[in-house]
Amino acid sequence: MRSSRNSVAHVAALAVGASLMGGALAPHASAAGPVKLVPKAYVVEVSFNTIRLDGSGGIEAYGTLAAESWGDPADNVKLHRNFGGFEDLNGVGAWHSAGPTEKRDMEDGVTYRFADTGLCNSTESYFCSTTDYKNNNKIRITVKPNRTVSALATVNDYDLLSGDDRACAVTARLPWLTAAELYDLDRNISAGMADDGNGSCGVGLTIKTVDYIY
Ligand SMILES: [Ca+2]
Ligand SMILES: [Ca+2]
Repeated sequence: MRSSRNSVAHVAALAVGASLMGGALAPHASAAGPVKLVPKAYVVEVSFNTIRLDGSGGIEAYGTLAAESWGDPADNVKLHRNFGGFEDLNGVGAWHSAGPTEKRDMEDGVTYRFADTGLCNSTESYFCSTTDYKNNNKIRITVKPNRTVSALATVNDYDLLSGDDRACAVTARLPWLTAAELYDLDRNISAGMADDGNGSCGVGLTIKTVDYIY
């Protein structure tokens, strides 16, 4: 009995709240018609989807992915996902199962999905400020109109007896984006690096607006 009385009171309170909200919102739906709000900024998601190496001979990989709102240094934001630890050799694991500080074993001609390996979050290249986890291959940044978006991926090959080699370094930077272009931004990009003596690579990305800031 008590719970049913409480739920009636709760429903009544919700109804009052709803009608107050309706009253507060009413002026927007005036005779002049609804106000069309223009976002101040856009939440853009950079998804690092795939990477493939060719001609590397196979590597012990560590790397960094980054997305940047770019255009005005005063409000540039750059966020990273990192994997494979840093210079120390902490062993090598498979792409799907490597521990946080292990290098990733990568072979030529295989398309690897960034969602399938552990990535950590950071505001810096290579250093982690969180633990690493799978399905962490999307970075969201806030982008104002007339700015643009840069996405960068760098993967290195750890070498015990010589300097580490750069296995992949690509940058995808969109042209300057107007508010209208940002509103429904949704692009698939293939960013490639030609063979620089350590092999070539291709990275598949999606850059997409997922929310609006008013
Ligand atoms: Ca190596
Ligand atoms: Ca080397």
